[in-house]
Amino acid sequence: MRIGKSRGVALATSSLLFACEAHADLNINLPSPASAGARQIYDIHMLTLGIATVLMVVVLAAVVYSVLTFRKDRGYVADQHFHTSKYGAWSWLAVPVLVLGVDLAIAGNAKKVLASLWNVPDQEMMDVKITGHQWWWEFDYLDEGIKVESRFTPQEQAGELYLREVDNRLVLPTDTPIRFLHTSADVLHAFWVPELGFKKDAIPGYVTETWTTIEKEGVFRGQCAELCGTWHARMPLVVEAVSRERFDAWITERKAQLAALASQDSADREWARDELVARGRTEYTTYCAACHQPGGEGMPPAFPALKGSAVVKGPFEEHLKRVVNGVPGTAMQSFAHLSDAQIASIITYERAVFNELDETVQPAMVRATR
Ligand code: HEC
Ligand SMILES: [Cu+2]
Repeated sequence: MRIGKSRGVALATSSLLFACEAHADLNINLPSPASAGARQIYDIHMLTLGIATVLMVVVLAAVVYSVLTFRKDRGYVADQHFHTSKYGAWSWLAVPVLVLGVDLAIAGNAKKVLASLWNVPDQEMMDVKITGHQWWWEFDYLDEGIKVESRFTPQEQAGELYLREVDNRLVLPTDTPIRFLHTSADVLHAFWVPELGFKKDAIPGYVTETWTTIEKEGVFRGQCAELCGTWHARMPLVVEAVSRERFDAWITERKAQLAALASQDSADREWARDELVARGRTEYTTYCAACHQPGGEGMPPAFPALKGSAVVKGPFEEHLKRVVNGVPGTAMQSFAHLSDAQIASIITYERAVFNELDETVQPAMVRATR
């Protein structure tokens, strides 16, 4: 079947329009930038894309035109002496100069942007320390004295956002210069949120800086970008940018929450066994289940089972020592930052639920022994 010229044009136009629509859905471009730095990077990307597209169209048009027009069956004969002609000789100079000119125009721009990203300006800024751990993030709001622990949300709760969602987000104010101090507690990790425009390694023993000013509210998702072991994929980063007022309200609320938790966690009172076991279940799921598994069966040989473990069933002091000090040189880190009540409830839970022991470990015992 022959397609008429006008039908052909209509077909081509509609398929092109369709392609553009699909384009918007797929969102195959870089994510829309949320900070000044990211916007500059985005602009360079669009400039490069624009130049490349124009060049491609011009070159392709010249090629197609030449192939169709200067055909052998139209009597054309290949020019064997082009390179010795004046035009041919100068084109060896002209073309590379043009190409280099375009390259340098882009590179000059990129150098300026990189410098503005990496050189942290010497001015008052909000400081947030970001520590990578196997396999979670710790955010310290140094000016506010608040600590946030951020862990991936398991598949059942996260659904579509599995490995993109966390329990506690990195809440940040917009229109405020923020300095990030990156470090790691164990191996190399890397902070990467594309909408903020930079990626930075977290190196154990070093503190490195980056900075940003977030320009719009929203939720921006990133992840650890340095292979850091078994559950590297379980280190999503979720930044929630809110207005200054909402940020201040969040800080106040967070402080109240922490204070409430601290008074409720008192080691001065006697805790009921059920209360300890229930609390232990939550704490264990948060801090220990990733490695030792929800049922305590572990993943030997990398992560030992707590069910039937001689340490867990043995004397309380040894067990406590493992949890508070960790085992240096292994993935079993120190949990000394947890409160007496958190540790007591986890230990009671491990003993009661995994090993059917009926002793109760009180927060006061942990305080006295740790
Ligand atoms: C990142 C992985 C990881 C996490 C999280 C973790 N552990 Fe461990 N744990 C280990 C590894 C690895 C060992 C084995 C260390 C060794 O070689 O002795 C271990 C050993 C232990 C032991 C000694 C078991 C035995 O039989 O030797 C206890 C008890 C224990 N962990 C309790 C906990 C508790 C309680 C938590 C949560 C507060 C926790 N662990 C969180 C990896 C982890
Ligand atoms: Cu990591």
